[in-house]
Amino acid sequence: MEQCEQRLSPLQRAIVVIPTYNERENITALISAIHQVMPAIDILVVDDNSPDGTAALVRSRMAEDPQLALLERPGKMGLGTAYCDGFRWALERGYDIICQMDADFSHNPEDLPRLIAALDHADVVIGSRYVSGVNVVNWPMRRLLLSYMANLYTRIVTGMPIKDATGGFKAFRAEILRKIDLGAIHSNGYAFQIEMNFRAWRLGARIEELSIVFVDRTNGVSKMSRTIIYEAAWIVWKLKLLALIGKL
Ligand SMILES: Nc1nc2c(ncn2[C@@H]2O[C@H](COP(=O)(O)OP(=O)(O)OP(=O)(O)O)[C@@H](O)[C@H]2O)c(=O)[nH]1
Ligand SMILES: [Mg+2]
Repeated sequence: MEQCEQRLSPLQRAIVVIPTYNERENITALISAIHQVMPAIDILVVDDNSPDGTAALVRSRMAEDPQLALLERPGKMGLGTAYCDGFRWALERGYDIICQMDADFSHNPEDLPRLIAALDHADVVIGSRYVSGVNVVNWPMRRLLLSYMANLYTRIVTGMPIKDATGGFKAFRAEILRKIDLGAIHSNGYAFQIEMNFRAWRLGARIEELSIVFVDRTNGVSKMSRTIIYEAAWIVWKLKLLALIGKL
């Protein structure tokens, strides 16, 4: 941890973007945990007018936390555009390192320093569940199989050499995000993660996977749906086609 704080030179500014929809049970604890692990990193929460009042919680915390910011959107518009809006917000403010993670503690804040340190020699670092065996805790077998098969399918169809293309715990160098046409991205959920990886890969980004342990959420409600699965199944063909006709 200390080592990474040293690597984050005073000239480098880092931020972690966290999309939220009904995460009041998790968000303040997560913000505290991130500050504890990496005091130098800023945090942007992108909330879609969560009915449970997540944004109000964040807003009240902002009064005493200058490293915390909130981007509020009028309604549930999906994970993909939440991330793209958050990335744009961070790029406009000149951050050098932009990370993304879920609000539900599936991603361990203690892994953040490792992901950021790996940006020394990579443009995109993926916290990967499948780089050394299977590192998933508390998922029902059905969901684990779905995720594992989705990744195998993505790898075969797209040819991308990534073992966990659907994972949502990542760190980007700002330069690669600037090169990606964020306005052209309309996917959500797993599809969004696949699309970002594919676009970065096509741009020649150095992508590294680091092993992480993913733990299923214990608080709050899952937003997993059939739509997310169908969208991911379709996006790999769309991306492959766009690449074939030279549009990507
Ligand atoms: N702003 C915003 N955030 C969202 C939206 N959908 C999901 N999120 C957030 O995105 C992150 C990932 O969503 P999750 O619901 O945890 O998805 P998952 O990990 O695949 O599934 P579960 O953990 O089982 O719910 C969480 O922090 C959610 O609160 C959305 O439409 N808008
Ligand atoms: Mg989750």
